[in-house]
Amino acid sequence: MMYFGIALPFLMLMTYATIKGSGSQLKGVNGMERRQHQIQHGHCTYTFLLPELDNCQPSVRSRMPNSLQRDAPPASDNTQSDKRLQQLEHIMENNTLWLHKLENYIEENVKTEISEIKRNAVQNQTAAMTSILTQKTEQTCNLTYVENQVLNQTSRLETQLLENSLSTNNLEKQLLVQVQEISKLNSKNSFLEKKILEMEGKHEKELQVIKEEKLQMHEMMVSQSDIIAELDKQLKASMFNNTVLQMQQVSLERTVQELISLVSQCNEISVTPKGEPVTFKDCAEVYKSGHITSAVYTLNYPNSTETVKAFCDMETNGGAWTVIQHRKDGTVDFRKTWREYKTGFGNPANEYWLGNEFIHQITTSNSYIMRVQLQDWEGNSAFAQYSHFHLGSEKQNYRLHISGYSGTAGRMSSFSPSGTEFSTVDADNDKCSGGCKCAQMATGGWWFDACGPSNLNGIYYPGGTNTVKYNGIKWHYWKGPSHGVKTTTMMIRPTDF
Ligand SMILES: [Ca+2]
Repeated sequence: MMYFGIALPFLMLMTYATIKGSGSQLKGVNGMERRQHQIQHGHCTYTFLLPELDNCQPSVRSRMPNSLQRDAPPASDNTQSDKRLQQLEHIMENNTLWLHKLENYIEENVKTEISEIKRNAVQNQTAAMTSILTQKTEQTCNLTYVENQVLNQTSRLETQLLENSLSTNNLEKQLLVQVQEISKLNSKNSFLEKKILEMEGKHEKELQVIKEEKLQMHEMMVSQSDIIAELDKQLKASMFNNTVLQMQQVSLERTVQELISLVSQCNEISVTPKGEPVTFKDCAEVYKSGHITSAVYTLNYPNSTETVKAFCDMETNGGAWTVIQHRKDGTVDFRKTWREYKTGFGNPANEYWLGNEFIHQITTSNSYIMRVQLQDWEGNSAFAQYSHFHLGSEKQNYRLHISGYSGTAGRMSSFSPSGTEFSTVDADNDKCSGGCKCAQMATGGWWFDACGPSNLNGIYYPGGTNTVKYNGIKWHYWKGPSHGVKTTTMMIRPTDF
C-alpha cells in the first residue's frame, strides 16, 4: 500500500500529459482543470484525478481545424497533424502500457492484501487451533495427572493391603506361637500342681509331726513354768526369811543399843525418874541431861511427839549447841525446794539442814543465841555470834530476826539484815525485784536480801581457789567474794544457858 501511495503522484504526472478528453472533466478551486479517471477491477473501483496543463492546450490553429480544412489546408499542416497523431498514438500506447502496469501493480497489491488477509485468517485460525490444542493438552495433562493420582492411590491402597495382609500373617504366626507356649505352660502348670499336691501331702504330715512336737513343748513349758513359779515362791519365801532375819538383826541391834544406853544412864544419870519417857527439846537439854558427847540426838518438837534428829556440839564455846546447818565435804546437794528446807534434809552426822519449821518452833518457844562457825582451806577459823536469833512462821516465810553481832568473821555481820524472808528455788521472797530470783542465781535456800553478802547454802566448790563463784558458799566480810570456806556450822543455844 505504501508503494501504491508513493507511485500514485508519479502516475498522475505521467498521465496528465497523455490523457486528454477521456472521462468526465472537473474544475478545481484555483481554476486548474482536472480530469477524473475511473478503473473497475472486480468489485473494486479505482478513481484517478489527473491535472490538465495549459501549455498542452492546442494552438490556435489546431483549435480551429475546420477553418484550415475549409480554407484549403496546406500540406505542412497535414504532416504536422500526422505527426501529432502519431505522437498521440505513441502517448496513448505509453498510457495503455502504464495502465497495464498499474493494473498489474494493483493486481499484485490486491493479491498481497488478499494473501495477507488469508495469511491473517490462517494465522488467526491456527492461533485458535493452537489455543484449542493447548487447552486440550492442558486437559489431557490434567487428566493424566488425575489418572496418575488415582494410580498412586490405588498403588498405595494395594501396598497397604499387602502390608495388612503381611501383618495379619505375622499376627497369626505369633498367635500360633503364643498358643503353643500357653499349651506348654499349661502342661508345666499341671506338672507343678501335681508336685505341689505331693509337697502338700508331705508337709501336712510334717505339720502334724511339728504340731505334736509343739504340743509336747507346750506341755513341757507349762510344767517348767510351774516349776519356775514354785522356785519363785521359794525364792520369795527365802527373801522374806532374809528380810525377817534382817529385821530381827536390826531390832536386836536396837535393843542392844537401848540396853547400852540404859546401862550408861543407870551409871551416869541416876537422877532421871524411873518410868518417865526421856525427851529433849534441844541439845541444851541433852547436855543438861548428862549427854556431853558431841553426837546425833533425837529432839522433840515443842508440845509435840514429833521428833527430829540433830547433831549436838557439846564442845565449842561451852557446848550444848543445837546444830541447825553443817557442811564439810559437799556430799549433800543443798539445791532443795521450799518443802525440803522446811522439814530438813541431809545426814545429821555429816552435812544437813535441820529444818525451818523446827528452828521456828524452838526459837519462838525460848530466847536463843546463834553462832556461825567457819573454817577456810588453810585451816583458819572464824565465828560470828548473835545475841538474839529467831525465825518467823511459815506464813511469814520464816522471816529472819537477828541482832547483837560479835565475832571474828568480818568487821561487820555478813548475815542479811533482820526482817529478810527465806527464799528457795521455788519460792522467791527476796528483795531483788524485776524478775530477779536470788535463790536461782546463787542457788540454795537462804535469807536473800538483794541478794545479800552471805549464802552458806550455796554450791560447795572443793579446793579453795580464789576464783569468784557467785553461786558458791559465801560470807563476804570474812573471805570476800571468793568461795574459800571449807566448813560451816550454824548452831543455836538458849540465851540463858
Ligand atoms: Ca525476787
